[in-house]
Amino acid sequence: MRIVVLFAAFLFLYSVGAAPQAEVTEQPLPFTQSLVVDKLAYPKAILSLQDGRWVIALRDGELVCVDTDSTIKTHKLTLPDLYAQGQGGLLDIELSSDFLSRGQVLMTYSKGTKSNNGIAVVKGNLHKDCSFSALETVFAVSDDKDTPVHYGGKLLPLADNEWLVTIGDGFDYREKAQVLTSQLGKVLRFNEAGQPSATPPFPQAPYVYSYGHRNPQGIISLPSGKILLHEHGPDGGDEVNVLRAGANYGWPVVTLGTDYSGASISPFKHYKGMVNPIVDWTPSIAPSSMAYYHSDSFGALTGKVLVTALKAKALYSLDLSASPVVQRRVFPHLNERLRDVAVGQNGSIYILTDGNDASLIRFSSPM
Ligand SMILES: [Ca+2]
Repeated sequence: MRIVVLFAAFLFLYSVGAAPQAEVTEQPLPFTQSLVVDKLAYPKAILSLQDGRWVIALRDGELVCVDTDSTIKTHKLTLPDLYAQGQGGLLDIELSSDFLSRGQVLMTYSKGTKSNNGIAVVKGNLHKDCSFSALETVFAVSDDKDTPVHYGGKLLPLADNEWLVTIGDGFDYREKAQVLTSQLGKVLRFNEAGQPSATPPFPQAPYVYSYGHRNPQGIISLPSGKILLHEHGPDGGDEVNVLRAGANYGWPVVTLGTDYSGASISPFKHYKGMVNPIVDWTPSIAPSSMAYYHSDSFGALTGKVLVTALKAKALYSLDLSASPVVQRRVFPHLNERLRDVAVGQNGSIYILTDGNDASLIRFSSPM
Protein backbone atom coordinates (compact mmCIF):
# COMPACT_ATOMS: atom_id res chain seq x y z
CA MET A 1 0.00 0.00 0.00
CA ARG A 2 1.38 3.31 -1.03
CA ILE A 3 1.84 5.71 1.83
CA VAL A 4 2.25 9.36 1.04
CA VAL A 5 3.21 11.85 3.71
CA LEU A 6 2.27 15.38 2.88
CA PHE A 7 2.44 18.53 4.91
CA ALA A 8 0.07 21.33 4.15
CA ALA A 9 2.42 24.08 5.26
CA PHE A 10 0.79 27.22 4.05
CA LEU A 11 -2.40 28.86 4.99
CA PHE A 12 -3.97 30.79 2.19
CA LEU A 13 -7.35 32.15 1.42
CA TYR A 14 -9.71 30.10 -0.65
CA SER A 15 -12.85 31.74 -1.87
CA VAL A 16 -15.81 29.66 -3.00
CA GLY A 17 -17.19 32.51 -5.09
CA ALA A 18 -18.46 36.02 -5.17
CA ALA A 19 -21.59 35.36 -3.12
CA PRO A 20 -22.41 36.98 0.22
CA GLN A 21 -20.50 34.33 2.10
CA ALA A 22 -17.58 34.15 4.49
CA GLU A 23 -14.26 33.22 2.96
CA VAL A 24 -13.23 29.63 3.51
CA THR A 25 -9.62 29.20 4.61
CA GLU A 26 -7.62 26.01 4.40
CA GLN A 27 -6.98 23.96 7.52
CA PRO A 28 -3.24 23.21 7.75
CA LEU A 29 -2.95 19.58 8.81
CA PRO A 30 -0.09 17.07 8.65
CA PHE A 31 -1.34 13.65 7.54
CA THR A 32 -0.51 10.31 6.03
CA GLN A 33 -2.73 9.15 3.17
CA SER A 34 -3.36 5.56 2.10
CA LEU A 35 -5.62 3.87 -0.37
CA VAL A 36 -8.02 1.34 1.21
CA VAL A 37 -9.96 0.20 -1.90
CA ASP A 38 -10.12 1.47 -5.46
CA LYS A 39 -12.07 0.64 -8.63
CA LEU A 40 -15.41 1.06 -6.87
CA ALA A 41 -18.38 1.50 -9.24
CA TYR A 42 -20.68 4.29 -8.04
CA PRO A 43 -20.30 3.88 -4.27
CA LYS A 44 -22.86 5.78 -2.19
CA ALA A 45 -22.00 5.16 1.47
CA ILE A 46 -19.37 3.79 3.85
CA LEU A 47 -19.97 2.25 7.25
CA SER A 48 -17.52 1.45 10.06
CA LEU A 49 -18.37 -1.86 11.74
CA GLN A 50 -16.65 -0.49 14.88
CA ASP A 51 -13.99 -3.22 14.94
CA GLY A 52 -11.69 -2.08 12.12
CA ARG A 53 -13.88 -3.55 9.37
CA TRP A 54 -15.66 -1.37 6.80
CA VAL A 55 -18.55 -1.84 4.40
CA ILE A 56 -19.11 0.15 1.21
CA ALA A 57 -22.56 0.28 -0.39
CA LEU A 58 -22.56 0.47 -4.21
CA ARG A 59 -25.38 2.02 -6.21
CA ASP A 60 -26.29 -1.20 -8.01
CA GLY A 61 -27.00 -3.13 -4.80
CA GLU A 62 -23.60 -4.58 -3.97
CA LEU A 63 -21.77 -4.52 -0.62
CA VAL A 64 -17.97 -4.41 -0.51
CA CYS A 65 -16.59 -5.63 2.84
CA VAL A 66 -13.06 -4.66 3.90
CA ASP A 67 -11.67 -6.88 6.68
CA THR A 68 -9.13 -5.82 9.31
CA ASP A 69 -6.36 -7.50 7.26
CA SER A 70 -7.50 -5.53 4.13
CA THR A 71 -9.09 -8.65 2.57
CA ILE A 72 -11.98 -7.60 0.35
CA LYS A 73 -15.17 -9.60 -0.17
CA THR A 74 -18.31 -8.59 -2.04
CA HIS A 75 -21.97 -9.55 -1.83
CA LYS A 76 -24.73 -8.77 -4.33
CA LEU A 77 -27.93 -8.02 -2.45
CA THR A 78 -31.35 -9.01 -3.72
CA LEU A 79 -33.22 -5.73 -3.27
CA PRO A 80 -36.86 -6.04 -4.40
CA ASP A 81 -37.55 -3.77 -7.43
CA LEU A 82 -34.26 -1.85 -7.11
CA TYR A 83 -34.51 1.19 -9.43
CA ALA A 84 -30.91 2.35 -9.83
CA GLN A 85 -31.43 5.18 -12.34
CA GLY A 86 -30.39 8.82 -12.07
CA GLN A 87 -29.52 9.64 -8.47
CA GLY A 88 -31.08 6.40 -7.22
CA GLY A 89 -29.76 3.00 -6.19
CA LEU A 90 -28.61 1.59 -2.88
CA LEU A 91 -28.05 4.84 -0.98
CA ASP A 92 -27.19 4.29 2.69
CA ILE A 93 -26.32 1.66 5.29
CA GLU A 94 -26.23 2.08 9.09
CA LEU A 95 -25.78 -0.14 12.15
CA SER A 96 -28.87 -1.20 14.05
CA SER A 97 -28.63 -1.50 17.86
CA ASP A 98 -28.89 -5.26 17.14
CA PHE A 99 -25.67 -5.25 15.11
CA LEU A 100 -23.49 -6.77 17.83
CA SER A 101 -25.94 -9.60 18.58
CA ARG A 102 -26.89 -10.60 15.01
CA GLY A 103 -25.24 -8.25 12.54
CA GLN A 104 -28.37 -6.25 11.83
CA VAL A 105 -28.06 -3.19 9.59
CA LEU A 106 -30.61 -0.90 7.96
CA MET A 107 -30.28 0.32 4.36
CA THR A 108 -32.13 2.65 2.01
CA TYR A 109 -32.60 2.25 -1.72
CA SER A 110 -34.79 3.59 -4.52
CA LYS A 111 -37.49 1.09 -5.36
CA GLY A 112 -40.03 0.84 -8.19
CA THR A 113 -40.20 1.82 -11.83
CA LYS A 114 -39.63 4.83 -14.10
CA SER A 115 -43.23 5.92 -13.60
CA ASN A 116 -43.47 5.18 -9.87
CA ASN A 117 -40.49 5.01 -7.56
CA GLY A 118 -39.43 6.07 -4.09
CA ILE A 119 -37.27 5.32 -1.07
CA ALA A 120 -37.58 1.99 0.76
CA VAL A 121 -35.88 1.10 4.04
CA VAL A 122 -34.81 -2.51 4.54
CA LYS A 123 -33.15 -4.40 7.38
CA GLY A 124 -31.20 -7.65 7.50
CA ASN A 125 -28.15 -9.38 8.93
CA LEU A 126 -24.63 -8.80 7.59
CA HIS A 127 -22.25 -11.69 8.33
CA LYS A 128 -18.46 -11.77 8.77
CA ASP A 129 -18.00 -13.33 5.31
CA CYS A 130 -19.96 -10.41 3.76
CA SER A 131 -23.00 -12.60 3.10
CA PHE A 132 -26.42 -11.23 3.99
CA SER A 133 -29.59 -12.87 5.35
CA ALA A 134 -33.13 -12.06 6.48
CA LEU A 135 -33.58 -9.06 4.19
CA GLU A 136 -36.93 -7.51 4.99
CA THR A 137 -38.65 -4.24 4.08
CA VAL A 138 -39.19 -1.96 7.08
CA PHE A 139 -40.82 1.01 5.43
CA ALA A 140 -41.52 2.43 1.96
CA VAL A 141 -42.47 6.00 1.03
CA SER A 142 -46.12 6.13 0.05
CA ASP A 143 -46.08 8.87 -2.64
CA ASP A 144 -46.08 8.16 -6.37
CA LYS A 145 -43.12 9.85 -8.08
CA ASP A 146 -41.87 9.55 -11.68
CA THR A 147 -38.45 11.26 -11.44
CA PRO A 148 -35.11 9.46 -10.81
CA VAL A 149 -33.69 12.33 -8.68
CA HIS A 150 -33.85 14.05 -5.28
CA TYR A 151 -34.28 10.94 -3.17
CA GLY A 152 -32.50 12.03 0.02
CA GLY A 153 -32.25 8.55 1.51
CA LYS A 154 -29.93 9.07 4.49
CA LEU A 155 -30.54 7.22 7.77
CA LEU A 156 -29.93 8.27 11.38
CA PRO A 157 -30.49 5.88 14.31
CA LEU A 158 -32.14 7.39 17.40
CA ALA A 159 -32.76 5.83 20.83
CA ASP A 160 -35.27 2.99 21.40
CA ASN A 161 -34.87 1.47 17.90
CA GLU A 162 -36.32 4.56 16.28
CA TRP A 163 -34.81 6.00 13.11
CA LEU A 164 -34.94 9.10 10.94
CA VAL A 165 -34.74 8.93 7.13
CA THR A 166 -34.36 11.94 4.84
CA ILE A 167 -36.71 12.07 1.85
CA GLY A 168 -36.10 14.49 -1.02
CA ASP A 169 -38.74 16.45 -2.91
CA GLY A 170 -38.43 14.42 -6.14
CA PHE A 171 -37.50 17.67 -7.99
CA ASP A 172 -40.80 17.98 -9.90
CA TYR A 173 -42.79 17.85 -6.67
CA ARG A 174 -41.31 20.68 -4.65
CA GLU A 175 -44.65 22.05 -3.47
CA LYS A 176 -45.23 18.73 -1.69
CA ALA A 177 -42.42 19.61 0.74
CA GLN A 178 -44.98 21.92 2.43
CA VAL A 179 -47.83 19.36 2.34
CA LEU A 180 -47.84 17.26 5.52
CA THR A 181 -49.87 14.43 4.00
CA SER A 182 -47.11 13.87 1.39
CA GLN A 183 -43.89 12.11 2.45
CA LEU A 184 -41.78 14.00 -0.12
CA GLY A 185 -39.49 16.77 1.13
CA LYS A 186 -39.61 15.44 4.69
CA VAL A 187 -37.60 13.82 7.43
CA LEU A 188 -39.58 10.76 8.52
CA ARG A 189 -39.40 8.86 11.83
CA PHE A 190 -40.18 5.16 12.20
CA ASN A 191 -39.15 2.18 14.30
CA GLU A 192 -37.57 -1.08 13.14
CA ALA A 193 -41.03 -2.66 12.89
CA GLY A 194 -41.92 0.08 10.38
CA GLN A 195 -44.34 1.85 12.71
CA PRO A 196 -44.45 5.61 13.28
CA SER A 197 -43.49 7.21 16.59
CA ALA A 198 -46.03 7.01 19.42
CA THR A 199 -45.56 10.76 19.95
CA PRO A 200 -45.52 12.32 16.44
CA PRO A 201 -45.42 16.14 16.13
CA PHE A 202 -48.24 15.89 13.54
CA PRO A 203 -50.82 13.24 14.56
CA GLN A 204 -52.48 13.52 11.11
CA ALA A 205 -49.14 12.61 9.44
CA PRO A 206 -47.54 10.34 12.04
CA TYR A 207 -44.34 9.52 10.10
CA VAL A 208 -43.43 13.18 9.55
CA TYR A 209 -40.68 14.49 11.86
CA SER A 210 -39.86 17.73 9.99
CA TYR A 211 -40.78 19.25 6.62
CA GLY A 212 -39.89 21.86 4.02
CA HIS A 213 -36.77 20.02 2.84
CA ARG A 214 -35.39 19.84 -0.72
CA ASN A 215 -32.81 17.04 -1.04
CA PRO A 216 -31.13 16.25 2.30
CA GLN A 217 -28.10 13.94 2.00
CA GLY A 218 -26.45 14.47 5.38
CA ILE A 219 -27.88 13.81 8.84
CA ILE A 220 -25.95 13.23 12.08
CA SER A 221 -26.45 13.51 15.82
CA LEU A 222 -23.96 15.52 17.88
CA PRO A 223 -22.76 14.63 21.42
CA SER A 224 -25.04 17.42 22.71
CA GLY A 225 -28.03 15.51 21.33
CA LYS A 226 -28.60 18.08 18.57
CA ILE A 227 -29.40 16.67 15.15
CA LEU A 228 -27.75 18.32 12.18
CA LEU A 229 -28.98 18.01 8.57
CA HIS A 230 -27.68 19.42 5.32
CA GLU A 231 -29.54 19.66 2.05
CA HIS A 232 -28.92 20.62 -1.55
CA GLY A 233 -30.40 23.94 -2.60
CA PRO A 234 -31.29 24.76 -6.21
CA ASP A 235 -28.71 27.07 -7.88
CA GLY A 236 -27.19 28.23 -4.58
CA GLY A 237 -28.96 27.88 -1.26
CA ASP A 238 -27.37 24.66 0.02
CA GLU A 239 -28.10 24.59 3.75
CA VAL A 240 -27.12 23.20 7.14
CA ASN A 241 -30.06 23.05 9.52
CA VAL A 242 -30.43 22.18 13.21
CA LEU A 243 -33.26 19.65 13.10
CA ARG A 244 -36.19 19.78 15.50
CA ALA A 245 -39.36 17.68 15.59
CA GLY A 246 -42.26 19.52 14.01
CA ALA A 247 -40.22 22.31 12.42
CA ASN A 248 -40.64 23.67 8.88
CA TYR A 249 -37.37 24.31 7.01
CA GLY A 250 -39.00 26.45 4.38
CA TRP A 251 -38.53 24.82 0.97
CA PRO A 252 -39.74 26.02 -1.50
CA VAL A 253 -41.25 29.06 0.22
CA VAL A 254 -37.87 30.24 1.51
CA THR A 255 -34.55 29.69 -0.25
CA LEU A 256 -31.41 31.70 -0.76
CA GLY A 257 -30.93 29.94 -4.12
CA THR A 258 -32.49 30.48 -7.54
CA ASP A 259 -33.82 28.01 -10.10
CA TYR A 260 -31.31 26.48 -12.55
CA SER A 261 -32.86 28.67 -15.25
CA GLY A 262 -31.90 31.71 -13.18
CA ALA A 263 -35.55 32.35 -12.35
CA SER A 264 -36.42 33.35 -8.81
CA ILE A 265 -38.06 30.56 -6.81
CA SER A 266 -39.12 32.71 -3.93
CA PRO A 267 -38.81 36.36 -2.94
CA PHE A 268 -38.48 35.29 0.71
CA LYS A 269 -35.17 34.98 2.57
CA HIS A 270 -37.13 34.35 5.73
CA TYR A 271 -40.75 33.58 6.48
CA LYS A 272 -42.58 33.55 9.79
CA GLY A 273 -42.76 30.07 11.30
CA MET A 274 -40.01 28.67 9.06
CA VAL A 275 -36.53 27.87 10.37
CA ASN A 276 -33.47 29.56 8.84
CA PRO A 277 -30.33 27.51 8.13
CA ILE A 278 -27.19 27.99 10.24
CA VAL A 279 -25.04 27.73 7.09
CA ASP A 280 -25.97 28.83 3.56
CA TRP A 281 -23.74 27.82 0.67
CA THR A 282 -24.29 30.17 -2.26
CA PRO A 283 -22.95 29.24 -4.79
CA SER A 284 -23.78 25.59 -4.18
CA ILE A 285 -21.16 23.10 -2.99
CA ALA A 286 -23.53 20.08 -3.37
CA PRO A 287 -23.13 18.59 0.14
CA SER A 288 -23.20 14.78 -0.02
CA SER A 289 -22.54 13.54 3.52
CA MET A 290 -21.47 14.53 7.02
CA ALA A 291 -19.64 13.16 10.09
CA TYR A 292 -18.78 14.42 13.58
CA TYR A 293 -15.06 14.34 14.41
CA HIS A 294 -14.94 13.06 18.00
CA SER A 295 -11.26 12.09 18.18
CA ASP A 296 -8.23 14.10 19.35
CA SER A 297 -6.03 12.40 16.74
CA PHE A 298 -6.32 15.41 14.42
CA GLY A 299 -6.48 17.96 17.24
CA ALA A 300 -7.39 20.85 14.93
CA LEU A 301 -10.59 18.99 13.96
CA THR A 302 -11.75 17.82 17.40
CA GLY A 303 -15.40 18.72 17.89
CA LYS A 304 -15.81 19.89 14.29
CA VAL A 305 -18.31 18.62 11.74
CA LEU A 306 -16.92 17.25 8.46
CA VAL A 307 -18.90 17.73 5.23
CA THR A 308 -18.13 16.20 1.83
CA ALA A 309 -19.10 18.04 -1.34
CA LEU A 310 -19.61 16.85 -4.91
CA LYS A 311 -19.67 20.07 -6.93
CA ALA A 312 -17.04 21.86 -4.83
CA LYS A 313 -14.84 18.70 -4.85
CA ALA A 314 -13.95 19.34 -1.24
CA LEU A 315 -14.02 18.28 2.39
CA TYR A 316 -15.04 21.04 4.80
CA SER A 317 -14.77 21.30 8.57
CA LEU A 318 -17.46 23.35 10.32
CA ASP A 319 -16.90 24.94 13.73
CA LEU A 320 -20.41 25.20 15.14
CA SER A 321 -19.19 26.91 18.33
CA ALA A 322 -18.53 30.06 16.29
CA SER A 323 -21.24 32.40 15.02
CA PRO A 324 -21.36 32.58 12.10
CA VAL A 325 -20.14 29.01 11.67
CA VAL A 326 -16.46 28.96 10.64
CA GLN A 327 -15.72 26.77 7.61
CA ARG A 328 -12.32 25.48 6.61
CA ARG A 329 -11.22 23.29 3.74
CA VAL A 330 -9.47 20.06 4.77
CA PHE A 331 -7.07 18.00 2.58
CA PRO A 332 -7.50 20.49 -0.30
CA HIS A 333 -5.24 18.48 -2.63
CA LEU A 334 -8.09 15.93 -3.05
CA ASN A 335 -9.97 18.02 -5.65
CA GLU A 336 -12.41 15.21 -6.54
CA ARG A 337 -16.15 14.81 -6.17
CA LEU A 338 -16.51 13.39 -2.65
CA ARG A 339 -19.42 11.12 -1.72
CA ASP A 340 -19.04 10.17 1.94
CA VAL A 341 -16.90 10.72 5.06
CA ALA A 342 -16.58 8.70 8.28
CA VAL A 343 -14.27 8.62 11.28
CA GLY A 344 -12.44 5.41 12.17
CA GLN A 345 -11.91 4.11 15.69
CA ASN A 346 -8.40 5.54 15.95
CA GLY A 347 -9.43 8.94 14.64
CA SER A 348 -8.45 8.33 11.01
CA ILE A 349 -10.71 10.02 8.48
CA TYR A 350 -12.11 7.83 5.71
CA ILE A 351 -13.19 9.56 2.51
CA LEU A 352 -15.15 7.97 -0.30
CA THR A 353 -14.81 9.54 -3.73
CA ASP A 354 -17.62 9.52 -6.31
CA GLY A 355 -18.26 8.01 -9.72
CA ASN A 356 -17.63 4.85 -11.71
CA ASP A 357 -13.96 4.48 -10.67
CA ALA A 358 -14.06 5.66 -7.07
CA SER A 359 -11.82 4.99 -4.07
CA LEU A 360 -11.94 4.77 -0.30
CA ILE A 361 -9.01 6.76 1.12
CA ARG A 362 -7.76 6.85 4.72
CA PHE A 363 -6.15 9.94 6.26
CA SER A 364 -4.28 9.39 9.54
CA SER A 365 -2.40 11.72 11.83
CA PRO A 366 1.39 11.13 11.63
CA MET A 367 1.83 12.33 15.25
CA1 LIG B 1 -34.51 25.90 4.15
